[in-house]
Amino acid sequence: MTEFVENLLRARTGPMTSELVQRPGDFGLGQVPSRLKPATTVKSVCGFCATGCNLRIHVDDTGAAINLSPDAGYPVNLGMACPKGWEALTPLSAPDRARTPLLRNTHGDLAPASWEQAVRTMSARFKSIQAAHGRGAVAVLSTGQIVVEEMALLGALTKFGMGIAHLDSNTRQCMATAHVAYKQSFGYDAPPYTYADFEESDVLVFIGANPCIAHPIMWQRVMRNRHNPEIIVIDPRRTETAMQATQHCALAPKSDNVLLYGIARALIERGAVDREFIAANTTGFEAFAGFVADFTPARVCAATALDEAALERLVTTIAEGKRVSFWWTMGVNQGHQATRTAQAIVNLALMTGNIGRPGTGANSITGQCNAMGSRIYGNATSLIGGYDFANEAHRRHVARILGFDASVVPATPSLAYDQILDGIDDGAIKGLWVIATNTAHSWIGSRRFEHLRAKLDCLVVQDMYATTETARMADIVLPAAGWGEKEGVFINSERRLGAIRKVSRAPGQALSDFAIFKLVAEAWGCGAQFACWTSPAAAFEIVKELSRGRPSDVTGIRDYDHLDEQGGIQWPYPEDPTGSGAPVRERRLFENGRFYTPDGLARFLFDEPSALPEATDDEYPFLLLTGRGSSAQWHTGTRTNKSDVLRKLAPRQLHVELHPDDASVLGAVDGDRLEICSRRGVITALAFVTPTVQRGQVFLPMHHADVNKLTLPVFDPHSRQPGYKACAVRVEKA
Ligand SMILES: Nc1nc2c(c(=O)[nH]1)N[C@H]1C(S)=C(S)[C@@H](COP(=O)(O)OP(=O)(O)OC[C@H]3O[C@@H](n4cnc5c(=O)[nH]c(N)nc54)[C@H](O)[C@@H]3O)O[C@H]1N2
Ligand SMILES: Nc1nc2c(c(=O)[nH]1)N[C@H]1C(S)=C(S)[C@@H](COP(=O)(O)OP(=O)(O)OC[C@H]3O[C@@H](n4cnc5c(=O)[nH]c(N)nc54)[C@H](O)[C@@H]3O)O[C@H]1N2
Ligand code: SF4
Ligand SMILES: [Mo]
Repeated sequence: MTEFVENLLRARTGPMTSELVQRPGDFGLGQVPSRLKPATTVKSVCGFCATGCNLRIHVDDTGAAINLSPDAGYPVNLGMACPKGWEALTPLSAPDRARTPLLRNTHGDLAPASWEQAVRTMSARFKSIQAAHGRGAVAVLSTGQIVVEEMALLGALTKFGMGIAHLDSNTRQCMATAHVAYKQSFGYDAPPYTYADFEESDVLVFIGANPCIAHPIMWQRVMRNRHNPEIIVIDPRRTETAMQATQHCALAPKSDNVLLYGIARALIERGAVDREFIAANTTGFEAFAGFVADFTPARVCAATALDEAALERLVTTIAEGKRVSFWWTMGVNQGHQATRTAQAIVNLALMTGNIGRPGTGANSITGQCNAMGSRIYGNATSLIGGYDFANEAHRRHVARILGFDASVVPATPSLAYDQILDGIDDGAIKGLWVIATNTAHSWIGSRRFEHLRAKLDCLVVQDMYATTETARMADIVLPAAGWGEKEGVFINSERRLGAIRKVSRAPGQALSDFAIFKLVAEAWGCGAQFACWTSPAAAFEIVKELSRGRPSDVTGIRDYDHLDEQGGIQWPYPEDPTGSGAPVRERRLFENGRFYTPDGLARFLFDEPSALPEATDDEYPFLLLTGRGSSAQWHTGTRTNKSDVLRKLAPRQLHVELHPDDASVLGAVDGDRLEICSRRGVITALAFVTPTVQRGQVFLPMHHADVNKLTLPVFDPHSRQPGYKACAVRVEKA
């Protein structure tokens, strides 16, 4: 063990990617002091959002990063980056980086410890919890923000090596709905599009998505569209994106499914459906057509608060579009009927034949840099590799590739995030390992986490910073290297694999998540079973093997350099994908109309809409919406708050957006301190009076830790994704 730790720590001071790719010819810059001269550049995919922009990182002749610029040749960002991308290196040198493992001592303080002490303690505590309360008594909450190789190692280690039954991740908060919706409708979690579709549509419909703020470089791709497109934004708020649109449908929150069913009905009535495509490539349309017959314009307008003329214009635009693309994000995924709402979008694309052609598609936009990777390789909802836990042949196949006995592969998926938290509350789960997510801030109804913390016998938090709301509550903190300090692969929103590279050394004794997982395996006593996972590159070979023959096959990718050479590679990319070996920069799915279901047909899925779980009333008369506040802020701010530049680009204090009419009833003006109170808690925020929110609604950005003290824990029944975007609150002057 000691030797294992020493080897790892030695290895972490080993060469950076930048040193490995340096060539003598790169040093021709004369007398410039070596610290200042860009000796060479290293390509790396950005580590914030799932757009997956490529950044050229300029390194000095010691191999360390100096600065960066966006890659003009990369087919995603075409030379552009948003503020977070430009500032990606800054959070690495923040003073509050976790530099050594920390253990809570007998005085209740977190004190520095050696790696060996930390992982031995963790292992001993988790084992004794399992011995006393069963294997299900330890759970893991992971992330969509580490590389595929780390996700795969963690998934295999925890479930097959350590016998941990329950592993979920923050992807549940983010993409679970899209995952389940696609799986049920298409037979596989397969976003069909490529970013060129933004440029090739003549009609783009954005539903519950604010790309101007959340995916600015995708929005730049929309701006390159030469077809003078109609841009429809369906969002209760007049967002930055809605302001740029040609049509904005400011519908009542969570009335999307009624609207989408109503559009389907109107399209059928006009005969604006692709009967040939429906007959050849789908199943269930007749039942769907019967179901939507009830969604008359009168019903739709009553539920959505849109007027009939706006509905009519929307329907006409979709009916007349030749290449219509539908894009959705969290306004859809986070809702009490999210999966069926996403599928209502899928249904529209299917019935109008807007799929598999340039500029079309039912397209879920992904959130975190590698949420797509976690959907396939996280080993949470789907068996690692995009397989099914319930399928015995799949379990045997995966076990064989990974060198395990099939009996260690569970036949059911793990509990979902909310069920894991319920398990802690019930006393069934006593140990929790949190990796690269900040539960105490981002979880819905977050105040509950403080109370749950008290019920845990052991909380381990693995993060870049020991200062996050969650890390401060831990018994053991494991210091992790971040983006820029390690290698591996991210999968972006359009299924493109791209490599991240090591251009900076992690501070102190911090280790890559990959190395930490190896260390935990060693301490647990199952290290030998992971002997062939020697490095991220070796793990990538295992990942490739897991993908063989699956819809997301990537066996044709040689290595990380291959990804750099080709500008990233979209799955599927089986060995010899074209027969010609020629690079393919942009590919979409379903061009032949075949889906991944057993019969090759896509499914029409639908359900009766239900009322808001917490409607407004006299006591709580406002509906609270939450979401992204600015392009400079990332989630709980642990990284972006460390940059002076990014902090200047965002409000310093929490603001609540409120309609002028409501403000005048309250007697509030801009900057007044307001109290916002829900049945779960009360917080204060400064008034930001703006007509971009509707009367009776308020908006809070999620980046402040207080916001989730208010939100109502409700979940979509199929995806168990939280419905962060609608609960009842009261607003008063503080
Ligand atoms: N700058 C920045 N960019 C980010 C992130 C970040 O933290 N900061 N996070 C990334 C991640 S992980 C994600 S998941 C994405 C999220 O990206 P988005 O989903 O685009 O962002 P949100 O602001 O969460 O939600 C989008 C919109 O949904 C609307 N909405 C609320 N309720 C409803 C409803 O009932 N119906 C409809 N149609 N719309 C509704 C909100 O008003 C909001 O404008 O952003 C990614 N990009
Ligand atoms: N009210 C409200 N709440 C929301 C949402 C909303 O719209 N409204 N959106 C939800 C959504 S879509 C999401 S995705 C979640 C996001 O919620 P979180 O996942 O909790 O947010 P992050 O701030 O991204 O947390 C990531 C953590 O990982 C750490 N980290 C970064 N890189 C690494 C690494 O390489 N290794 C390790 N070990 N640690 C690393 C960071 O320091 C940070 O602490 O929030 C959800 N919460
Ligand atoms: S759009 Fe997303 S991937 Fe591109 S630079 Fe910004 S945060 Fe990074
Ligand atoms: Mo997300």
